[in-house]
Order: sequence, then C-alpha cells, then structure tokens
Amino acid sequence: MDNSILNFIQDATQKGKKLLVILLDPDKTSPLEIPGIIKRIKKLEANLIFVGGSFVKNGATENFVKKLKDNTTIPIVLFPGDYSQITNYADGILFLSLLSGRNPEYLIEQQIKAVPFLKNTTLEIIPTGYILIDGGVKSSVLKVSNTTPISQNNIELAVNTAVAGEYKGKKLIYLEAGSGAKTPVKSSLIANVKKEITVPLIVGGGIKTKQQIQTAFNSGADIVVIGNAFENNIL
Ligand code: 1GP
Repeated sequence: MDNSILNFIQDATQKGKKLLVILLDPDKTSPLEIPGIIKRIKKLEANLIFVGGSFVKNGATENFVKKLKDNTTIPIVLFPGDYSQITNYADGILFLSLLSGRNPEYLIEQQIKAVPFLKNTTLEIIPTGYILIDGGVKSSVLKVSNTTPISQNNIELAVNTAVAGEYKGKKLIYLEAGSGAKTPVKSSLIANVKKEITVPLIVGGGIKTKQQIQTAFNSGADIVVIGNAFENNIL
C-alpha cells in the first residue's frame, strides 16, 4: 500500500481517526528551540507538522525544516505563504489555491511560479482548496492576498466553494479563519461543508483550547491545525 501523506490522511478520515497538526512559522521560531518544540509536539500526539507563514525570510524555511528533520520523524508538510518557501527537505507540500479569493496571484500565479522549484522535487504535492472564512480580525492571509473572506453566515457560499474545489480535483479542503482569528470557523459551517464533500476537511485559525479542538472534530473537521496557541505555550 502506498504510504504517502495523503494516503495516511485519507485512511484516517475513512476510519474516523482525527488528526492534529501543529503549524510552525520559521520566522517566529528560532531553530534553537526545535528540540523543545518537538518534545511538546510529541506530548500533544500531533500527527503532522506544517511549516509556513505569510512573511518568511528567504532561506529561513529550508534551514528550519532541515533542523526539524534532524529532530523528528513526524512528517513535515510545507504550508507556504508563497513559492519562495519551497524546500525539498520537507516531505510534502500543500499545493494551495485560495478558492475564496478573486486574486489571480493566489489562484494560479504563485502555483505557476512554484513549478521550476517542483519539477524534480521529492516533495509529495497535495492539491488543496484553501478557503478563507471571516475570523473577525484582519489576518495575514487576508492582508497578503488582499481578498475578501467568506462570512461565517454565508454557509451556502462556503459549501459551494468547497464542493467546487473537490470538483476541480482538490484532494483536501482547508477552512481557514486566519491565524489569530477571534472567531474560529463555526461548528455549523464545518458541519455543512463536511456533509457535502468526500475529501478530508482541514480546519484552522484561532483554535486555542482542547475544548475548541474537540468541538471542531465533533463538527466534522478531520484535521485541526494549531499555530498561535502552540507557539504561545497555551497548549
Ligand atoms: C492554521 O492559520 C492557522 O490554519 C493557524 O491559526 O495561529 O490562530 O492557530 P492559529
């Protein structure tokens, strides 16, 4: 059986096994902190590590991922803010399209710019539909992409965007309230999207407590991503 990251996620989703992801931003974390970070990640029993950020300095991602690899066998997946964050030292990459936005830069331009870096890559490329939901703050994704998030109340638009993503061939759908969101993606929105798609559903942004993680899982998230709360040692 193929032991790709996507296969691992699909298999877990099928079995109803929920997955926890810790998101690390190379710009906010010193490589010196990595051994301690890995200990905490193991304690939380996280299944995957995402690495990325909206404004990462050139070269920072590669050094950071190398150091992570020296310290753990947990799969590392790039969650890049732009194509300059691509490094072959990771295991996979979320090949994101910001489907909620109408900015061609994040729908297709960045993806084209990434191709020269991915042509001979060993990274597993995972087509992912990325959907920005209004989390009540001007998140970095919103600022960088200059796109309008989908309102938490516009369930129909969020569902149709997710389903269109699946029709377009995305293997994962990611509902993002934005890093540091005041309001994480609401249960009813998660539940309605989950009902209409067959691919695994990732939810992130503003989730800070074990209770909130559980709520997202119970609502239908297959994967929950935690960034700030881990970084700030709240979890
Ligand atoms: C991952 O961007 C989020 O989807 C992370 O958000 O930093 O608020 O956990 P937080």
